[in-house]
Amino acid sequence: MTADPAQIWPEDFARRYRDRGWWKGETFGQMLDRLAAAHGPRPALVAGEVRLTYAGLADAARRIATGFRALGLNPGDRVLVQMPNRAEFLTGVLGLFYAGLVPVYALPAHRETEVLHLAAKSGARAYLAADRHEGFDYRPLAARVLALPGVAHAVIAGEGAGGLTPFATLADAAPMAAPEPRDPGGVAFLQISGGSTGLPKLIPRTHDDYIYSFAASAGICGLTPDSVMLIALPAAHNFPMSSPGFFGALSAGACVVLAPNPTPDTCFRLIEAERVTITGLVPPLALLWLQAAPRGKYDLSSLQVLQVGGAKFMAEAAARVRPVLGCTLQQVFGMAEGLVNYTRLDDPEDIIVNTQGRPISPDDEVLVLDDDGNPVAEGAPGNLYARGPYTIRAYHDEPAANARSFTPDGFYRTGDIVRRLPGGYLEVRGRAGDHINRAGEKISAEEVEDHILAHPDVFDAAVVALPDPVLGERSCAFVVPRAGADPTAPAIKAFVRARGIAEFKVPDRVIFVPDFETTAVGKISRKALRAALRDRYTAPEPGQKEPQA
Ligand code: OOB
Repeated sequence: MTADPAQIWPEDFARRYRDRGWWKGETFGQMLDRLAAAHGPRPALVAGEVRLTYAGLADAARRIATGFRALGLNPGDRVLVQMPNRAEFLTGVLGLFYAGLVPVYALPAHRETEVLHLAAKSGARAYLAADRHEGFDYRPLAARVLALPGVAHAVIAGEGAGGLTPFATLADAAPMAAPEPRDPGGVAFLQISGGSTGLPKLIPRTHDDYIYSFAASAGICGLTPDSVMLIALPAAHNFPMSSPGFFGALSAGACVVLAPNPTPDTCFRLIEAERVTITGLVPPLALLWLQAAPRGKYDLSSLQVLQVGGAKFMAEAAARVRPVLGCTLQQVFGMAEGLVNYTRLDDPEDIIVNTQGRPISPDDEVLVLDDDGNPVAEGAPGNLYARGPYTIRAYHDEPAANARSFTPDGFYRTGDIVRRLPGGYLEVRGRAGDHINRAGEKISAEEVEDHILAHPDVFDAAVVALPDPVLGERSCAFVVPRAGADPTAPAIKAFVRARGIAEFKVPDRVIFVPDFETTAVGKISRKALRAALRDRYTAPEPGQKEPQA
Protein backbone atom coordinates (compact mmCIF):
# COMPACT_ATOMS: atom_id res chain seq x y z
CA MET A 1 0.00 0.00 0.00
CA THR A 2 1.52 3.33 -1.02
CA ALA A 3 1.28 6.16 1.47
CA ASP A 4 -0.84 9.13 0.44
CA PRO A 5 1.39 12.04 -0.52
CA ALA A 6 1.60 14.74 2.15
CA GLN A 7 3.36 18.07 2.33
CA ILE A 8 3.36 19.60 5.74
CA TRP A 9 4.61 23.03 6.71
CA PRO A 10 4.67 23.59 10.47
CA GLU A 11 1.54 25.44 11.57
CA ASP A 12 3.36 28.71 12.46
CA PHE A 13 4.85 28.88 8.95
CA ALA A 14 1.54 28.00 7.30
CA ARG A 15 -0.20 30.71 9.30
CA ARG A 16 2.41 33.28 8.30
CA TYR A 17 2.14 32.39 4.60
CA ARG A 18 -1.64 32.70 4.78
CA ASP A 19 -1.57 35.91 6.80
CA ARG A 20 0.89 37.50 4.40
CA GLY A 21 -1.51 36.68 1.56
CA TRP A 22 0.75 34.24 -0.30
CA TRP A 23 -1.53 31.25 0.23
CA LYS A 24 -5.01 32.12 -0.88
CA GLY A 25 -6.90 28.97 0.02
CA GLU A 26 -7.92 28.28 -3.57
CA THR A 27 -7.71 24.91 -5.35
CA PHE A 28 -6.80 24.40 -9.01
CA GLY A 29 -10.43 23.49 -9.73
CA GLN A 30 -11.68 26.72 -8.19
CA MET A 31 -9.00 28.66 -10.04
CA LEU A 32 -10.23 27.27 -13.35
CA ASP A 33 -13.80 28.39 -12.59
CA ARG A 34 -12.56 31.85 -11.59
CA LEU A 35 -10.48 32.25 -14.76
CA ALA A 36 -13.31 31.04 -17.00
CA ALA A 37 -15.66 33.58 -15.38
CA ALA A 38 -13.14 36.41 -15.71
CA HIS A 39 -11.81 35.75 -19.23
CA GLY A 40 -14.48 33.50 -20.85
CA PRO A 41 -14.30 34.60 -24.52
CA ARG A 42 -10.56 35.38 -24.54
CA PRO A 43 -8.07 33.01 -26.18
CA ALA A 44 -6.53 30.57 -23.68
CA LEU A 45 -4.84 27.85 -25.71
CA VAL A 46 -3.38 27.29 -29.17
CA ALA A 47 -2.01 23.79 -29.82
CA GLY A 48 -1.75 22.56 -33.40
CA GLU A 49 -5.23 22.79 -34.87
CA VAL A 50 -6.84 23.27 -31.47
CA ARG A 51 -7.87 26.78 -30.37
CA LEU A 52 -9.72 27.21 -27.09
CA THR A 53 -11.06 30.22 -25.25
CA TYR A 54 -11.06 30.28 -21.44
CA ALA A 55 -14.69 29.17 -21.53
CA GLY A 56 -13.80 26.39 -23.98
CA LEU A 57 -10.82 25.23 -21.93
CA ALA A 58 -12.92 25.09 -18.77
CA ASP A 59 -15.71 23.24 -20.57
CA ALA A 60 -13.25 20.67 -21.93
CA ALA A 61 -11.67 20.19 -18.49
CA ARG A 62 -15.08 19.79 -16.80
CA ARG A 63 -16.08 17.10 -19.31
CA ILE A 64 -12.81 15.26 -18.90
CA ALA A 65 -13.24 15.46 -15.12
CA THR A 66 -16.57 13.63 -15.45
CA GLY A 67 -14.95 11.16 -17.83
CA PHE A 68 -12.17 10.30 -15.38
CA ARG A 69 -14.58 9.91 -12.48
CA ALA A 70 -16.82 7.69 -14.62
CA LEU A 71 -13.88 5.30 -14.96
CA GLY A 72 -14.24 4.69 -11.25
CA LEU A 73 -11.40 6.90 -10.07
CA ASN A 74 -11.94 8.58 -6.72
CA PRO A 75 -10.78 11.96 -5.36
CA GLY A 76 -7.17 11.72 -4.20
CA ASP A 77 -6.28 8.93 -6.67
CA ARG A 78 -3.02 9.50 -8.53
CA VAL A 79 -2.87 9.52 -12.33
CA LEU A 80 0.48 9.27 -14.09
CA VAL A 81 0.57 11.78 -16.97
CA GLN A 82 3.10 11.37 -19.78
CA MET A 83 2.04 13.80 -22.42
CA PRO A 84 3.91 15.82 -25.03
CA ASN A 85 3.04 19.44 -25.79
CA ARG A 86 -0.45 18.96 -27.15
CA ALA A 87 -3.84 20.29 -26.12
CA GLU A 88 -4.67 17.19 -24.09
CA PHE A 89 -1.84 18.03 -21.70
CA LEU A 90 -3.74 21.10 -20.49
CA THR A 91 -7.29 19.86 -20.83
CA GLY A 92 -6.29 16.52 -19.26
CA VAL A 93 -4.44 17.98 -16.30
CA LEU A 94 -7.06 20.63 -15.62
CA GLY A 95 -9.70 17.89 -15.88
CA LEU A 96 -7.84 15.80 -13.31
CA PHE A 97 -7.66 18.77 -10.94
CA TYR A 98 -11.34 19.52 -11.44
CA ALA A 99 -12.17 15.91 -10.57
CA GLY A 100 -10.01 16.03 -7.41
CA LEU A 101 -7.48 13.62 -8.89
CA VAL A 102 -3.74 14.02 -8.42
CA PRO A 103 -1.53 14.21 -11.56
CA VAL A 104 1.96 12.69 -11.38
CA TYR A 105 4.18 14.07 -14.13
CA ALA A 106 6.53 11.92 -16.20
CA LEU A 107 8.55 13.41 -19.06
CA PRO A 108 7.80 12.30 -22.63
CA ALA A 109 11.45 11.18 -22.84
CA HIS A 110 10.99 8.70 -20.00
CA ARG A 111 10.87 5.03 -20.88
CA GLU A 112 9.75 1.86 -19.20
CA THR A 113 12.15 1.93 -16.25
CA GLU A 114 11.26 5.45 -15.16
CA VAL A 115 7.56 5.18 -15.99
CA LEU A 116 7.03 1.92 -14.09
CA HIS A 117 8.97 3.33 -11.14
CA LEU A 118 6.92 6.54 -11.05
CA ALA A 119 3.64 4.64 -11.38
CA ALA A 120 4.54 2.24 -8.57
CA LYS A 121 6.07 4.85 -6.29
CA SER A 122 3.08 7.17 -6.56
CA GLY A 123 0.53 4.37 -6.27
CA ALA A 124 -0.98 5.48 -9.58
CA ARG A 125 -4.43 4.14 -10.45
CA ALA A 126 -4.36 5.34 -14.07
CA TYR A 127 -1.94 6.38 -16.81
CA LEU A 128 -2.56 9.12 -19.36
CA ALA A 129 -0.36 9.27 -22.46
CA ALA A 130 -0.39 10.13 -26.14
CA ASP A 131 -0.38 7.40 -28.78
CA ARG A 132 2.93 8.41 -30.34
CA HIS A 133 5.47 11.17 -30.04
CA GLU A 134 8.85 11.68 -31.70
CA GLY A 135 8.73 8.20 -33.21
CA PHE A 136 7.95 6.41 -29.93
CA ASP A 137 4.75 4.41 -29.48
CA TYR A 138 3.50 4.76 -25.89
CA ARG A 139 0.76 2.14 -26.20
CA PRO A 140 2.90 -0.95 -25.49
CA LEU A 141 4.33 0.96 -22.52
CA ALA A 142 0.77 1.77 -21.41
CA ALA A 143 -0.01 -1.95 -21.47
CA ARG A 144 2.97 -2.58 -19.15
CA VAL A 145 1.81 0.15 -16.76
CA LEU A 146 -1.69 -1.32 -16.81
CA ALA A 147 -0.25 -4.66 -15.71
CA LEU A 148 1.03 -3.09 -12.46
CA PRO A 149 -1.02 -3.87 -9.36
CA GLY A 150 -3.40 -1.01 -8.61
CA VAL A 151 -3.38 0.53 -12.10
CA ALA A 152 -6.88 0.20 -13.47
CA HIS A 153 -6.90 2.38 -16.61
CA ALA A 154 -4.65 3.55 -19.42
CA VAL A 155 -6.05 6.52 -21.34
CA ILE A 156 -4.57 7.34 -24.75
CA ALA A 157 -4.83 10.63 -26.63
CA GLY A 158 -4.42 10.65 -30.39
CA GLU A 159 -5.37 8.58 -33.39
CA GLY A 160 -5.80 5.11 -31.98
CA ALA A 161 -6.01 3.87 -28.42
CA GLY A 162 -5.01 0.35 -29.43
CA GLY A 163 -7.63 -1.33 -27.22
CA LEU A 164 -6.96 1.04 -24.30
CA THR A 165 -9.30 3.87 -23.21
CA PRO A 166 -9.49 6.64 -25.86
CA PHE A 167 -9.09 10.13 -24.39
CA ALA A 168 -11.81 11.30 -26.77
CA THR A 169 -14.43 9.21 -24.95
CA LEU A 170 -13.63 11.02 -21.69
CA ALA A 171 -14.00 14.35 -23.47
CA ASP A 172 -17.51 13.33 -24.60
CA ALA A 173 -18.88 13.21 -21.06
CA ALA A 174 -21.21 15.89 -19.63
CA PRO A 175 -19.40 18.70 -17.84
CA MET A 176 -18.91 18.28 -14.09
CA ALA A 177 -20.99 20.98 -12.40
CA ALA A 178 -18.49 22.12 -9.77
CA PRO A 179 -14.93 21.26 -8.83
CA GLU A 180 -14.44 18.42 -6.38
CA PRO A 181 -13.79 20.05 -2.99
CA ARG A 182 -10.16 19.58 -1.95
CA ASP A 183 -8.01 20.97 0.85
CA PRO A 184 -6.02 23.85 -0.71
CA GLY A 185 -3.22 23.04 1.73
CA GLY A 186 -3.17 19.42 0.53
CA VAL A 187 -1.10 17.87 -2.25
CA ALA A 188 -2.36 18.87 -5.71
CA PHE A 189 0.14 16.89 -7.80
CA LEU A 190 3.50 15.15 -7.77
CA GLN A 191 6.39 16.59 -9.78
CA ILE A 192 9.61 14.69 -10.43
CA SER A 193 12.96 15.73 -9.06
CA GLY A 194 16.10 15.92 -11.14
CA GLY A 195 18.08 14.91 -8.07
CA SER A 196 21.46 13.26 -7.92
CA THR A 197 20.76 9.91 -6.32
CA GLY A 198 18.94 6.91 -7.70
CA LEU A 199 15.68 7.02 -9.58
CA PRO A 200 13.62 10.24 -9.77
CA LYS A 201 11.99 11.24 -6.50
CA LEU A 202 8.47 12.62 -6.24
CA ILE A 203 7.91 16.20 -5.17
CA PRO A 204 4.53 16.86 -3.53
CA ARG A 205 3.23 20.37 -4.32
CA THR A 206 0.10 21.83 -2.79
CA HIS A 207 -2.61 23.97 -4.42
CA ASP A 208 -1.69 26.88 -2.14
CA ASP A 209 2.05 26.81 -2.65
CA TYR A 210 2.07 26.19 -6.40
CA ILE A 211 -0.65 28.68 -7.30
CA TYR A 212 1.25 31.28 -5.27
CA SER A 213 4.53 30.51 -7.07
CA PHE A 214 3.17 30.84 -10.60
CA ALA A 215 0.81 33.75 -9.94
CA ALA A 216 3.65 35.72 -8.30
CA SER A 217 5.92 34.72 -11.20
CA ALA A 218 3.36 36.02 -13.70
CA GLY A 219 3.49 39.37 -11.91
CA ILE A 220 7.30 39.44 -11.97
CA CYS A 221 7.22 38.66 -15.69
CA GLY A 222 4.68 41.40 -16.42
CA LEU A 223 2.04 39.05 -17.86
CA THR A 224 -1.34 40.57 -18.74
CA PRO A 225 -4.35 39.29 -20.71
CA ASP A 226 -2.60 40.65 -23.82
CA SER A 227 0.47 38.44 -23.30
CA VAL A 228 1.05 35.39 -25.47
CA MET A 229 3.32 32.72 -24.00
CA LEU A 230 5.01 30.11 -26.16
CA ILE A 231 5.73 26.82 -24.38
CA ALA A 232 8.73 25.47 -26.27
CA LEU A 233 10.19 23.16 -23.60
CA PRO A 234 8.42 19.92 -22.60
CA ALA A 235 5.40 21.15 -20.62
CA ALA A 236 5.90 18.67 -17.76
CA HIS A 237 9.07 20.45 -16.63
CA ASN A 238 8.62 22.84 -13.72
CA PHE A 239 10.06 25.79 -15.67
CA PRO A 240 7.52 25.83 -18.56
CA MET A 241 4.77 24.79 -16.14
CA SER A 242 5.14 27.41 -13.45
CA SER A 243 7.96 29.90 -13.92
CA PRO A 244 5.59 31.47 -14.86
CA GLY A 245 4.91 28.87 -17.55
CA PHE A 246 1.51 27.94 -18.86
CA PHE A 247 -0.12 28.03 -15.44
CA GLY A 248 1.25 31.51 -14.78
CA ALA A 249 0.08 32.65 -18.20
CA LEU A 250 -3.43 31.30 -17.55
CA SER A 251 -3.51 32.90 -14.09
CA ALA A 252 -2.92 36.26 -15.83
CA GLY A 253 -5.59 35.69 -18.50
CA ALA A 254 -2.93 35.40 -21.21
CA CYS A 255 -2.86 33.01 -24.17
CA VAL A 256 -0.74 29.82 -24.13
CA VAL A 257 0.75 28.50 -27.37
CA LEU A 258 2.16 24.97 -27.23
CA ALA A 259 5.07 24.24 -29.57
CA PRO A 260 5.40 20.59 -30.59
CA ASN A 261 9.20 20.97 -30.51
CA PRO A 262 11.63 23.76 -29.59
CA THR A 263 13.46 24.15 -32.91
CA PRO A 264 13.87 27.68 -34.32
CA ASP A 265 11.94 26.69 -37.42
CA THR A 266 8.85 25.53 -35.51
CA CYS A 267 8.99 28.22 -32.85
CA PHE A 268 9.85 31.22 -35.04
CA ARG A 269 6.88 30.37 -37.24
CA LEU A 270 4.63 30.26 -34.16
CA ILE A 271 6.05 33.50 -32.75
CA GLU A 272 5.24 35.28 -36.01
CA ALA A 273 1.81 33.69 -36.48
CA GLU A 274 0.56 34.08 -32.89
CA ARG A 275 2.41 37.31 -32.03
CA VAL A 276 4.14 35.60 -29.08
CA THR A 277 5.38 38.02 -26.40
CA ILE A 278 7.31 35.71 -24.03
CA THR A 279 8.92 32.28 -24.04
CA GLY A 280 11.42 30.27 -22.01
CA LEU A 281 14.38 28.16 -23.11
CA VAL A 282 17.32 26.19 -21.73
CA PRO A 283 20.75 27.64 -22.65
CA PRO A 284 21.61 25.28 -25.57
CA LEU A 285 18.32 26.18 -27.27
CA ALA A 286 18.89 29.87 -26.62
CA LEU A 287 22.25 29.52 -28.40
CA LEU A 288 20.54 27.81 -31.32
CA TRP A 289 17.90 30.56 -31.56
CA LEU A 290 20.58 33.28 -31.37
CA GLN A 291 22.31 31.61 -34.28
CA ALA A 292 19.17 31.18 -36.37
CA ALA A 293 17.44 34.53 -35.73
CA PRO A 294 19.64 36.82 -37.84
CA ARG A 295 18.75 34.87 -40.97
CA GLY A 296 15.61 36.96 -40.73
CA LYS A 297 13.03 34.68 -42.34
CA TYR A 298 10.45 35.33 -39.62
CA ASP A 299 9.09 38.42 -37.91
CA LEU A 300 10.04 38.05 -34.24
CA SER A 301 9.24 41.65 -33.34
CA SER A 302 6.38 40.69 -30.99
CA LEU A 303 8.80 38.94 -28.62
CA GLN A 304 9.39 41.08 -25.54
CA VAL A 305 10.99 38.64 -23.10
CA LEU A 306 13.20 35.60 -23.56
CA GLN A 307 13.60 33.63 -20.36
CA VAL A 308 16.61 31.35 -20.05
CA GLY A 309 17.10 28.86 -17.21
CA GLY A 310 17.50 25.26 -16.14
CA ALA A 311 21.28 25.48 -16.46
CA LYS A 312 23.87 28.23 -16.36
CA PHE A 313 23.59 30.70 -19.22
CA MET A 314 27.06 32.07 -19.85
CA ALA A 315 27.42 35.85 -19.68
CA GLU A 316 28.89 36.08 -23.21
CA ALA A 317 25.77 34.45 -24.68
CA ALA A 318 23.46 36.36 -22.34
CA ALA A 319 24.87 39.66 -23.58
CA ARG A 320 23.84 38.79 -27.14
CA VAL A 321 20.13 38.32 -26.46
CA ARG A 322 19.08 41.96 -26.63
CA PRO A 323 21.18 42.93 -29.67
CA VAL A 324 20.24 39.81 -31.66
CA LEU A 325 16.61 39.20 -30.68
CA GLY A 326 15.65 42.75 -29.72
CA CYS A 327 14.00 41.59 -26.49
CA THR A 328 14.75 41.54 -22.78
CA LEU A 329 16.56 38.55 -21.34
CA GLN A 330 15.28 37.15 -18.08
CA GLN A 331 17.49 34.63 -16.31
CA VAL A 332 15.60 32.00 -14.32
CA PHE A 333 17.28 29.84 -11.69
CA GLY A 334 14.81 27.46 -10.16
CA MET A 335 14.18 23.94 -9.00
CA ALA A 336 11.15 21.68 -8.97
CA GLU A 337 11.51 21.46 -5.18
CA GLY A 338 10.53 25.12 -4.96
CA LEU A 339 12.76 28.21 -4.86
CA VAL A 340 12.77 30.16 -8.14
CA ASN A 341 14.89 33.26 -8.83
CA TYR A 342 14.39 35.75 -11.64
CA THR A 343 16.26 38.75 -12.91
CA ARG A 344 13.65 41.50 -13.05
CA LEU A 345 12.65 42.95 -16.42
CA ASP A 346 13.78 46.46 -15.39
CA ASP A 347 17.09 45.38 -13.85
CA PRO A 348 20.23 47.00 -15.25
CA GLU A 349 21.73 45.02 -18.15
CA ASP A 350 24.74 44.12 -15.98
CA ILE A 351 22.51 42.27 -13.47
CA ILE A 352 20.50 40.60 -16.25
CA VAL A 353 23.61 39.32 -18.01
CA ASN A 354 25.72 38.33 -15.00
CA THR A 355 23.33 36.95 -12.38
CA GLN A 356 20.70 34.25 -12.14
CA GLY A 357 18.22 36.54 -10.41
CA ARG A 358 16.71 36.86 -6.96
CA PRO A 359 13.88 34.94 -5.25
CA ILE A 360 10.18 35.40 -5.97
CA SER A 361 9.00 35.98 -2.42
CA PRO A 362 9.90 38.30 0.45
CA ASP A 363 9.38 35.18 2.58
CA ASP A 364 11.93 33.09 0.68
CA GLU A 365 14.74 32.41 3.14
CA VAL A 366 18.06 31.81 1.44
CA LEU A 367 21.23 30.71 3.24
CA VAL A 368 24.70 30.42 1.75
CA LEU A 369 26.79 28.19 4.01
CA ASP A 370 30.25 26.64 3.97
CA ASP A 371 30.72 22.87 4.21
CA ASP A 372 30.59 23.06 8.01
CA GLY A 373 27.23 24.82 7.93
CA ASN A 374 28.51 28.31 8.79
CA PRO A 375 27.47 31.39 6.82
CA VAL A 376 30.06 32.49 4.26
CA ALA A 377 31.09 36.13 3.87
CA GLU A 378 28.74 38.15 1.64
CA GLY A 379 29.80 37.56 -1.96
CA ALA A 380 31.76 34.37 -1.26
CA PRO A 381 30.66 31.07 -2.81
CA GLY A 382 28.86 28.55 -0.62
CA ASN A 383 26.13 25.91 -0.50
CA LEU A 384 22.63 27.21 -1.16
CA TYR A 385 19.83 26.32 1.28
CA ALA A 386 16.22 27.43 0.81
CA ARG A 387 13.03 27.56 2.85
CA GLY A 388 9.82 29.40 2.06
CA PRO A 389 6.17 29.47 1.04
CA TYR A 390 6.63 27.28 -2.06
CA THR A 391 9.70 25.18 -1.18
CA ILE A 392 8.92 21.63 -0.11
CA ARG A 393 9.76 20.24 3.31
CA ALA A 394 10.07 16.60 2.20
CA TYR A 395 9.94 14.30 -0.82
CA HIS A 396 7.12 11.77 -1.07
CA ASP A 397 7.94 8.55 0.75
CA GLU A 398 11.76 8.91 0.82
CA PRO A 399 12.89 8.81 4.48
CA ALA A 400 16.61 8.39 3.67
CA ALA A 401 16.70 11.12 1.00
CA ASN A 402 14.69 13.42 3.25
CA ALA A 403 17.23 13.07 6.05
CA ARG A 404 19.99 14.04 3.58
CA SER A 405 18.17 16.73 1.62
CA PHE A 406 16.54 18.79 4.40
CA THR A 407 17.96 20.32 7.55
CA PRO A 408 16.17 19.67 10.84
CA ASP A 409 14.71 23.19 10.67
CA GLY A 410 13.24 22.59 7.24
CA PHE A 411 15.72 24.11 4.80
CA TYR A 412 16.13 22.31 1.48
CA ARG A 413 19.79 21.59 0.62
CA THR A 414 19.76 22.53 -3.05
CA GLY A 415 23.19 21.06 -3.89
CA ASP A 416 23.99 24.27 -5.79
CA ILE A 417 26.98 26.47 -5.07
CA VAL A 418 26.15 30.15 -5.37
CA ARG A 419 27.42 33.61 -4.51
CA ARG A 420 24.98 36.10 -3.02
CA LEU A 421 25.43 39.59 -4.42
CA PRO A 422 24.05 42.92 -3.22
CA GLY A 423 20.26 43.06 -3.45
CA GLY A 424 19.98 39.32 -2.87
CA TYR A 425 20.89 38.40 -6.44
CA LEU A 426 22.43 34.95 -6.84
CA GLU A 427 25.19 33.87 -9.15
CA VAL A 428 25.32 30.11 -9.71
CA ARG A 429 28.93 28.94 -9.49
CA GLY A 430 28.60 25.17 -9.64
CA ARG A 431 27.15 22.20 -7.93
CA ALA A 432 28.03 20.07 -4.96
CA GLY A 433 25.66 17.22 -5.87
CA ASP A 434 26.50 14.45 -8.31
CA HIS A 435 24.17 15.02 -11.19
CA ILE A 436 24.89 15.91 -14.76
CA ASN A 437 23.01 18.93 -16.10
CA ARG A 438 22.77 18.00 -19.78
CA ALA A 439 21.04 20.85 -21.58
CA GLY A 440 18.81 21.39 -18.54
CA GLU A 441 17.91 17.69 -18.20
CA LYS A 442 19.26 16.41 -14.89
CA ILE A 443 20.90 12.97 -14.89
CA SER A 444 21.68 11.14 -11.67
CA ALA A 445 25.21 9.68 -11.88
CA GLU A 446 24.22 6.92 -9.49
CA GLU A 447 21.19 5.89 -11.53
CA VAL A 448 23.20 5.48 -14.74
CA GLU A 449 26.05 3.72 -12.89
CA ASP A 450 23.54 1.17 -11.60
CA HIS A 451 22.46 0.38 -15.16
CA ILE A 452 26.04 0.03 -16.41
CA LEU A 453 26.96 -2.19 -13.46
CA ALA A 454 24.26 -4.63 -14.53
CA HIS A 455 26.35 -5.43 -17.65
CA PRO A 456 28.07 -8.81 -17.23
CA ASP A 457 31.41 -7.48 -18.59
CA VAL A 458 31.55 -4.53 -16.21
CA PHE A 459 33.45 -4.63 -12.93
CA ASP A 460 32.92 -0.99 -11.90
CA ALA A 461 31.65 2.28 -13.36
CA ALA A 462 31.59 5.98 -12.49
CA VAL A 463 29.55 8.54 -14.40
CA VAL A 464 30.70 12.15 -14.42
CA ALA A 465 29.86 15.45 -16.08
CA LEU A 466 32.28 16.79 -18.65
CA PRO A 467 32.05 20.37 -19.89
CA ASP A 468 30.45 20.75 -23.32
CA PRO A 469 30.36 23.98 -25.30
CA VAL A 470 26.79 23.43 -26.48
CA LEU A 471 25.04 21.21 -23.94
CA GLY A 472 26.77 22.81 -20.96
CA GLU A 473 27.63 19.36 -19.69
CA ARG A 474 27.62 15.91 -21.21
CA SER A 475 27.85 12.58 -19.46
CA CYS A 476 30.90 10.38 -19.50
CA ALA A 477 31.01 6.86 -18.09
CA PHE A 478 34.37 5.59 -16.89
CA VAL A 479 34.15 1.81 -16.97
CA VAL A 480 36.46 -0.82 -15.48
CA PRO A 481 35.88 -4.09 -17.39
CA ARG A 482 35.82 -7.45 -15.64
CA ALA A 483 39.05 -9.48 -15.88
CA GLY A 484 39.24 -11.11 -19.31
CA ALA A 485 36.27 -9.16 -20.70
CA ASP A 486 36.63 -6.69 -23.54
CA PRO A 487 33.39 -4.68 -23.85
CA THR A 488 33.06 -1.87 -26.40
CA ALA A 489 31.62 1.62 -25.94
CA PRO A 490 28.74 1.04 -28.39
CA ALA A 491 27.89 -2.21 -26.59
CA ILE A 492 27.72 -0.44 -23.22
CA LYS A 493 25.55 2.34 -24.65
CA ALA A 494 23.24 -0.15 -26.38
CA PHE A 495 22.95 -2.14 -23.15
CA VAL A 496 22.01 0.94 -21.12
CA ARG A 497 19.52 2.03 -23.77
CA ALA A 498 17.94 -1.45 -23.78
CA ARG A 499 17.32 -1.12 -20.04
CA GLY A 500 14.44 1.18 -21.01
CA ILE A 501 15.58 4.59 -19.81
CA ALA A 502 15.28 8.09 -21.26
CA GLU A 503 17.68 8.57 -24.15
CA PHE A 504 19.24 11.66 -22.54
CA LYS A 505 20.61 9.40 -19.77
CA VAL A 506 22.58 7.14 -22.14
CA PRO A 507 26.24 8.18 -21.61
CA ASP A 508 27.55 10.47 -24.32
CA ARG A 509 30.99 8.89 -23.93
CA VAL A 510 32.29 5.65 -22.51
CA ILE A 511 35.95 5.53 -21.51
CA PHE A 512 37.53 2.27 -20.38
CA VAL A 513 40.11 2.39 -17.63
CA PRO A 514 42.03 -0.55 -16.13
CA ASP A 515 41.09 0.42 -12.58
CA PHE A 516 40.02 3.33 -10.42
CA GLU A 517 43.14 4.47 -8.67
CA THR A 518 42.17 5.02 -5.09
CA THR A 519 44.12 6.95 -2.53
CA ALA A 520 46.75 5.35 -0.33
CA VAL A 521 44.14 5.17 2.42
CA GLY A 522 42.25 2.65 0.32
CA LYS A 523 38.66 3.14 -0.71
CA ILE A 524 37.49 6.67 -1.44
CA SER A 525 33.87 7.79 -1.70
CA ARG A 526 32.01 7.59 -5.00
CA LYS A 527 31.78 11.34 -4.87
CA ALA A 528 35.55 11.76 -4.52
CA LEU A 529 36.11 9.16 -7.23
CA ARG A 530 33.84 10.99 -9.66
CA ALA A 531 35.59 14.27 -8.85
CA ALA A 532 39.03 12.70 -9.37
CA LEU A 533 38.02 11.21 -12.73
CA ARG A 534 36.50 14.48 -13.87
CA ASP A 535 39.60 16.42 -12.87
CA ARG A 536 41.95 13.92 -14.44
CA TYR A 537 40.03 14.12 -17.68
CA THR A 538 39.33 17.83 -17.88
CA ALA A 539 42.85 18.90 -16.86
CA PRO A 540 45.15 16.40 -18.57
CA GLU A 541 48.88 16.41 -17.78
CA PRO A 542 50.88 18.20 -20.47
CA GLY A 543 51.54 15.76 -23.29
CA GLN A 544 48.97 13.27 -21.99
CA LYS A 545 46.79 11.75 -24.69
CA GLU A 546 43.05 12.22 -24.54
CA PRO A 547 41.35 8.93 -23.71
CA GLN A 548 39.22 7.64 -26.58
CA ALA A 549 35.56 6.74 -26.39
C1 OOB B 1 14.83 23.64 -13.11
O1 OOB B 1 14.41 22.69 -12.22
P1 OOB B 1 15.05 21.25 -12.03
O2 OOB B 1 14.39 20.68 -10.82
O3 OOB B 1 15.01 20.48 -13.30
O4 OOB B 1 16.60 21.47 -11.73
C2 OOB B 1 17.06 22.28 -10.68
C3 OOB B 1 18.55 22.51 -10.79
C4 OOB B 1 19.05 23.56 -9.84
O5 OOB B 1 19.24 23.05 -8.55
C5 OOB B 1 20.35 23.94 -10.53
O6 OOB B 1 21.34 22.97 -10.29
C6 OOB B 1 19.98 23.88 -12.00
O7 OOB B 1 18.89 23.00 -12.09
N1 OOB B 1 19.59 25.19 -12.55
C7 OOB B 1 20.46 26.18 -12.89
C8 OOB B 1 19.66 27.23 -13.40
N2 OOB B 1 18.36 26.86 -13.32
C9 OOB B 1 18.35 25.61 -12.80
N3 OOB B 1 21.79 26.25 -12.81
C10 OOB B 1 22.37 27.42 -13.26
N4 OOB B 1 21.66 28.45 -13.75
C11 OOB B 1 20.32 28.42 -13.85
N5 OOB B 1 19.63 29.46 -14.34
O8 OOB B 1 15.82 23.50 -13.81
C12 OOB B 1 14.02 24.89 -13.12
C13 OOB B 1 12.84 24.98 -12.39
C14 OOB B 1 12.10 26.16 -12.42
C15 OOB B 1 12.54 27.23 -13.18
C16 OOB B 1 13.72 27.14 -13.90
C17 OOB B 1 14.46 25.95 -13.87
